[in-house]
Amino acid sequence: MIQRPPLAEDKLAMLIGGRWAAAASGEYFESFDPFTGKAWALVPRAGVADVDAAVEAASQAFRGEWRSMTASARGQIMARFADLVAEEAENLAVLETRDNGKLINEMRMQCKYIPQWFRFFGGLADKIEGRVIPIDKPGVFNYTKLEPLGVVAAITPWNSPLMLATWKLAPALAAGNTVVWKPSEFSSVSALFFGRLFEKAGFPKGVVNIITGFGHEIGDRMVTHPRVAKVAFTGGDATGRRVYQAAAGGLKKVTLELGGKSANIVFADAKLEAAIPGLVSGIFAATGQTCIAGSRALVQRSVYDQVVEKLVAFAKTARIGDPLDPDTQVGPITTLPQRKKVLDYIGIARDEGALQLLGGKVPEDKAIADGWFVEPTMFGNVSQSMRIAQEEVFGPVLSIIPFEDEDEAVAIANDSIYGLAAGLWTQDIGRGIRLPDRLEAGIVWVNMYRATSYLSPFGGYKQSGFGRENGRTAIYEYLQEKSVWIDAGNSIPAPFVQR
Ligand code: TXE
Repeated sequence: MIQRPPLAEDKLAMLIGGRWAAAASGEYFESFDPFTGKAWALVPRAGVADVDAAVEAASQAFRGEWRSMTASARGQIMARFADLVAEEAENLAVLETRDNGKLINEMRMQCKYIPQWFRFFGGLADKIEGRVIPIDKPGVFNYTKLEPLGVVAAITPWNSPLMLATWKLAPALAAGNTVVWKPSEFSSVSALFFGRLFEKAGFPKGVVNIITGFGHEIGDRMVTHPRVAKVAFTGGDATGRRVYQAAAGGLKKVTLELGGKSANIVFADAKLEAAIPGLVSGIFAATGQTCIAGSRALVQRSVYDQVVEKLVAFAKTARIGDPLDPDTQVGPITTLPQRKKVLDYIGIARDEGALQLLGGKVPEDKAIADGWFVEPTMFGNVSQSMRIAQEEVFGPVLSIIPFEDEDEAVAIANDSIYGLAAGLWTQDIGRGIRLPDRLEAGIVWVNMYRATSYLSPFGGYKQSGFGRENGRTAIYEYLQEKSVWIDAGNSIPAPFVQR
């Protein structure tokens, strides 16, 4: 096992209005390392009073120095922040792996990549332009401005803690908003270290506030607080629905990035030596704990047996182990309830008659017995009526579904309440161009899978959510348009007629 030195501090603190604070109640909760199964950090357990203090701080900061700062100056602070994150990337990655058990290689890649978001959106800050409208009223000058919304409540999950927060914070801050961010109760540690860099970069006090606590205790207050203008949420669809309903009471703007049951489709004409690792990376990378997991492999019947055989052989070689070890390929599940949920779904799949091809249980290796592992698992001959084909497992469980032709592949892929992503493996260029139009998904990868970038929009169709993160248009999710009318003609208004 790789060394896991204790944190320098016994108890961590939250960031509220530029102050490092304990919860008003003085309570803490334990954060667990999913590989050792042991608590390794004490995190403040925020209550409603802490939410109120954070929103108040963000609200004051929105009306203060941050608001009067030029967009270029805002962008420069974000660029400084990006440099600091780049310097700290390795430390942040280790914190993330210890807190959520995801592979160090993946967390390193994410933490090194995060600065690009702050550079890109920081650079965009002073390129948001209004318009001059050629208005149809003589002597009137009409122009538009794009203005920030106010306080943004960012609520994020445990699977990619800093990356998914970055997708919200970078555009929200570039647009001139202030933020109250609550990371998941299962992965709050890296957020509190990330928070130190906001201070160092020179963000005015209260522009970024980080509170830690349980969703069921403080989530509702974050969403319904009268001074919160917008809620940006990533998480499960059941919670997303609750957040949307709660936000409706205050008519707040909402973006939701929810679950998926993404189809990764292999046609007989695919380059199988690329498609097989593509299928594996779609589901077993991140131990299946990713919203874009390609959890349904749709395989054309003429190559079905061949693909299944190769897939099982390939996945069998995956090294399960300590996520801090760069050679490990499959890490533990982040939380104990999530492991139970994954094992329950494996049981359901068996009961429904799916053919178990691989895995299906907790690994027997004693060296990793303390960790919250589930073996990479595959089910064959899955049919659309099975729950394993319809519901998000969020674990290393692949459902393999045969299809005859293009029409059937599209019908199966689209037969889902979700529509986050889809993958497509084919050497037929026409099909590679034709099919993305037919697939009901916000992201389609052809001959690749699971790529994201600060430059390209990310978000769901159907019940995978709405609003887009990443890419230039994401900043408009955090802006509102104002129309300004000026009578430049010195005319005297007719009092009782609309102009
Ligand atoms: O997520 P939640 P959980 C799926 C996955 C998983 C299921 C539940 O299938 O099994 O969701 O996981 C906060 N008001 N995904 O319980 O509840 C919570 O504190 C406001 C998919 O961990 O969605 C956390 O910060 N906020 C997914 C955030 O919501 C509330 C990623 C997400 O937690 C709240 C994670 C409330 N009432 C899980 N209750 C993806 N698609 O990426 C909780 N929260």
